[in-house]
Amino acid sequence: MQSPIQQNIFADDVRGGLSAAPKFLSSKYFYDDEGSRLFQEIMKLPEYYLTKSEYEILSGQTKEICAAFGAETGEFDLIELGAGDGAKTSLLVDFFLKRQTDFTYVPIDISVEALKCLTEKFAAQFPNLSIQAEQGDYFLTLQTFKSKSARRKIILFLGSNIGNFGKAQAQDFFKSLRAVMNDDDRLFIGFDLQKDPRTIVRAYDDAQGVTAEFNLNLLTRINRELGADFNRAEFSHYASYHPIEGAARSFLLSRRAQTVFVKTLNETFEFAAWEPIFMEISQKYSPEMIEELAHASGFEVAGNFTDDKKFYVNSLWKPI
Ligand code: AVI
Repeated sequence: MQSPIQQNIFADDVRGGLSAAPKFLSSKYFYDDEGSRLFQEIMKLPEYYLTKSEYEILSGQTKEICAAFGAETGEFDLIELGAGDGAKTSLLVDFFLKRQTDFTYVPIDISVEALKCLTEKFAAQFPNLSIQAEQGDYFLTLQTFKSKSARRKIILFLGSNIGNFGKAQAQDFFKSLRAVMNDDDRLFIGFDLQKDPRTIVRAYDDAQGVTAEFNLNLLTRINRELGADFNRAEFSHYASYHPIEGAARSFLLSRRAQTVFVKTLNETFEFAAWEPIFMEISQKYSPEMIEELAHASGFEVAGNFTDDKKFYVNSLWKPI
């Protein structure tokens, strides 16, 4: 459930997106309860290789990764941005606990519900783990850390979440992170790599239609929360990959000319036949793009960990 302020921002964003040419809706709104459930389903799909690749890296190279963090001596905070269900992070947590490393796990998430689930799960799985969950915006929370905690920070940003930012936005994001980091802190990021476009398109257009449902669910959310009358059957999910940009994009296409009314906005929006609504970007990276992005945001790449198929990389960044 969102606060009235969040509801107003949501309404404004929907108005802005549906009034724009071309139309768009922000993928950050995918994650209501049903959207979060559908994303869990997506991560289990055979076509969605991202989660499996990252799991392979973190489970197969735990020792090397933790050694590269330089965290086996001295206390530190293991900070995770957008913590999710913690399945991959638990591999690192388990490794550190078994070596009696002195650290606190700090998941930061905007969703109270996600943090509650994760904290309960980790408390049961790791009774000796020190957890300090922080609800809110990443940067505001990290800002308070700069003054609050003198410990080293190892910041995790996993799951290819950076892919949902455009290139300029990704650079701004990392620059802001750099500003709250000290020289011996580290940033560990999951990037999906460029590969056969057909593999990528399948990941975003699965045979069971779960990704289509994930996109259409945002129309359901707008109907419920903003009193709109989207007829979901009149929209069709379409996923594409642009190999020059390295960007996968998802759209909802209006199957026919139609008008949609949004009660909260007291506005109607016209759709032409096959007009797209741009829903989500999932940027794929080349190793060169990762190097460039690191330097442009004030970091150098201290290590890269890839899976056997070279589908995915977890990149460790050091401030410069
Ligand atoms: C959360 N994010 C990294 C996912 C991705 O791959 O872009 C969201 C997603 N969209 C469709 N499938 C998964």
